[in-house]
Amino acid sequence: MTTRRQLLAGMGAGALALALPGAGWTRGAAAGGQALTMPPLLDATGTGAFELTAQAGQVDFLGLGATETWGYSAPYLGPTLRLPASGSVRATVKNSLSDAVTVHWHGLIIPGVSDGGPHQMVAPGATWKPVLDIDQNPAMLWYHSHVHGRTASQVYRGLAGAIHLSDGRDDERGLPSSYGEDDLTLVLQDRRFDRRGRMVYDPSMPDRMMGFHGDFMLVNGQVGPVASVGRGVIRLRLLNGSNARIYSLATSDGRPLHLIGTDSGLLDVPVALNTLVLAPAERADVLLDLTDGRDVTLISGPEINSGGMMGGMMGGMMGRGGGGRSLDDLVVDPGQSFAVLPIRVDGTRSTRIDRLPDSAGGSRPDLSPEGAVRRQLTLDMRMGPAAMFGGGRFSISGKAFSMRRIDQAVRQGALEHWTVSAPMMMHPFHVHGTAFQVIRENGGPVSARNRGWKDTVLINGEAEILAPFPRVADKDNPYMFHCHILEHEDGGMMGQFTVT
Ligand SMILES: [Cu+2]
Repeated sequence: MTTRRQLLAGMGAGALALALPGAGWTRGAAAGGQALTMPPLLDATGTGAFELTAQAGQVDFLGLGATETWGYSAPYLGPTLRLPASGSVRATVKNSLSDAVTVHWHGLIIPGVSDGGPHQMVAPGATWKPVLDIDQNPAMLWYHSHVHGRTASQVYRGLAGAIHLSDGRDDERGLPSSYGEDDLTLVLQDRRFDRRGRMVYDPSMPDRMMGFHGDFMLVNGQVGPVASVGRGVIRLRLLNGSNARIYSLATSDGRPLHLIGTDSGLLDVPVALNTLVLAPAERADVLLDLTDGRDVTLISGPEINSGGMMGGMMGGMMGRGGGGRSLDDLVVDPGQSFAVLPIRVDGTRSTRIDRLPDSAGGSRPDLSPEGAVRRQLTLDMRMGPAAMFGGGRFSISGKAFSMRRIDQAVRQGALEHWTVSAPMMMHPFHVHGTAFQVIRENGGPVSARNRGWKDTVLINGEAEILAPFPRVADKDNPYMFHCHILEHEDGGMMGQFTVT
């Protein structure tokens, strides 16, 4: 008897690889099935310098015709930057586009002046040369444009890429580290296309409220690719680079995802998860045990933040109200899921790691809240006619973002204790200039996936974080805190703060 699971596992890059639940999927536009490629690796650990150029390009994603895209030194997306976890790196950012852009180093704990937020604009034709003075844990970070009001459309067109912060010690840790071989970097995005293969970004009112979702799954800018790996333990470095979609990741045959690292560093020991929830901007470092030699498909359940616009809103208003349901117990039904990435095991290829390590070689944060400065933040949305006719649909603690207003002043070196609540729906909350610890969710214990170092946390009701701020951000170059559903961020769910 063939079960649904076996069917899914065996389907590879079939139709299911493309069809997200929702409208708009055009039959016959299935480009899928080609081999997964990695973004080119740009290794600056030896040279201490690298260059990126924001540029326009054309990509034929579906085999239906080319579409206009943007990228950093590439037609779409940008190279994976390998940077030292400790050291000084000279970056050169050129802008050959006709729009101003920025490059925000998401997760780098560096001074505000080199952070690449909305105040560090790179005008058309201009060059920006920040020095990245890095000293933090090895982790996968990322970079993307961060222009106020235009982040959503610019990132959607392709202005994003991955960063590997490396200390060169993954061999000692027994972790897979051969780029593209047993160590796969996977940028997960969803996109919409029209019937001529043109990428579409035209958010309607519901899209702005719930965040813009696509009908096609892209991994590293490819539609429906298939990964081929050797038999052994492989590493998936997952980045949710989508504007709004929250993935509920699992495997087609139920084998666990072994979480070894979160946004800002490696864990102490691997944590086996049946389902891994990954919100926009979050990263997860995961091991997959393929020593049995069987193919498997990385799958995702449907969006958990909407379930149909009103369902999501009503669910948010009625079901949560400050007391969110834990997502640790979320079960992904393969019959209701879509394929993110089929993974084929090629027994003829050798692998380096053939058993799961006992240790992940990192550490769990263990900060004490004693003496920390307390702040309360509320991620606000206004619904209905008030939202349509008044300004300020999105705000934090009642204030929509303004480039000219500093919302918080933090003392350099201070530990901050922030309580962040999201009464209407879930919002991924990102803070610049820090790696933080989640210490409580809805007054109780922290979800398994949130127990490592983080820079973005999905607020499902309420969460409390402890955040150290070691670097300076003055009033002309403040840090941001914001929702990483990009339509919400652009709509005003963002604030700025100084560290002095
Ligand atoms: Cu949001």
